[in-house]
Amino acid sequence: MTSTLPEAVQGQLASQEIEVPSWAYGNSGTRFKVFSTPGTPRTVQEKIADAAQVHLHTGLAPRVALHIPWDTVDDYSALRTYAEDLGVGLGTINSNTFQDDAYKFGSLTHTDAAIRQKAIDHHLGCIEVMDRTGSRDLKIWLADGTNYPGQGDIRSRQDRLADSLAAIYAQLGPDQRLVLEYKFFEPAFYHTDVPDWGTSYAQTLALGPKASVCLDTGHHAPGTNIEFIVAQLLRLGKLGSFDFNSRFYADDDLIVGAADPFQLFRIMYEVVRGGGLDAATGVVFMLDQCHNIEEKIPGQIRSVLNVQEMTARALLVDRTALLAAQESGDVLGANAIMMDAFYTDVRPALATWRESRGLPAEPLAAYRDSGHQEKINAARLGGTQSSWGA
Ligand code: AOS
Ligand code: ZN
Ligand code: ZN
Repeated sequence: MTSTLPEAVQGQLASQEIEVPSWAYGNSGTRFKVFSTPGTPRTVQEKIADAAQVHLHTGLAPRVALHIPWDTVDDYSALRTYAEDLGVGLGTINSNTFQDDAYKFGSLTHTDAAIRQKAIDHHLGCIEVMDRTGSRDLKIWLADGTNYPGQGDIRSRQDRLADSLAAIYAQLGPDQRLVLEYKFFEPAFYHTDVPDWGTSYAQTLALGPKASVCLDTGHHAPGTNIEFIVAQLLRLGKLGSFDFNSRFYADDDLIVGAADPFQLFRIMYEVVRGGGLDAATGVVFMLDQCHNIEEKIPGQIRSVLNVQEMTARALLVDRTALLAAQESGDVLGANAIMMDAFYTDVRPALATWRESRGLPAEPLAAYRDSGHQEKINAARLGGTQSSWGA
């Protein structure tokens, strides 16, 4: 346990920002059942208001990522003002080319030029939204892929993907970026058109400096060394953003750090090691989670705190001693330095530090004591609760 955090660690933690996804506040579930939760938002404004609660109690979540069309409104400038009045900004815009019948056999990779154009136009619409919300990043996750060998020509699909992405990239403003997310399976089960970091890297490298890779921690085969990918992408200057979540089996979208806190620590260590905490590196730390059975606002508070705790532990690694141990071939010594930091309970020190910054020592308890949940449970009785997908 450590009772105070070194000054340098405090400095790095003070500038940490985690972006929360609007869809985390809606109801979500599995293909078997979507449970509804009291107080679930009915509008995008209510989702943003919930996200503002997370920031209010943690000081960690100053932006909300939106999803188009789930968060479609008539006036995005007004939505931006609404969010800013609540103390948060609008972050990454997530596109959606996975819910229309037209995209059954692909979107940006489709063999039919008209369907490709429809998907490109959707992204150009997202860029127009970004112009109004002040968002920097357009995040593209594609469901494109095939279920059976021979169903599609894997290679020409890559060529069409490159052409479609180039048409989107050409419309980005000077300060806007594109991040391309990869996922090794689902909903396609045989091949996916952007299955891995290498494909995302190759495609975004061809596009140019405003394009980079989005790493969703749940999108790898079991056993994949994710921190290696983090190190490599940072080394190549192509780690644009994270979608943080955790998983036991597949793309479970559970609370980040819940399934494997040690993995989150190892990832955050490579982030620290690679300069990924510096704003200039441009890495966005976003959550991509669904709260199927737990309350959503506390679920998000727990998530951002988990990231903060593992960041603090990663910052405690004695990198000078580690380097010396590595260079002298001290295998056990080097490993012990990592493990010492990982096993350090930073929670009391973080609580004290939060208080010193005018934040609640225990954000989850503070949220519970605030009575906010009871208030929204009572107020949000009419209308339709939003859900993942609406
Ligand atoms: C899908 O599996 C991905 O993780 C995407 O990031 C997706 O866009 C997000 O979950 C919401 O649409
Ligand atoms: Zn994701
Ligand atoms: Zn996912």
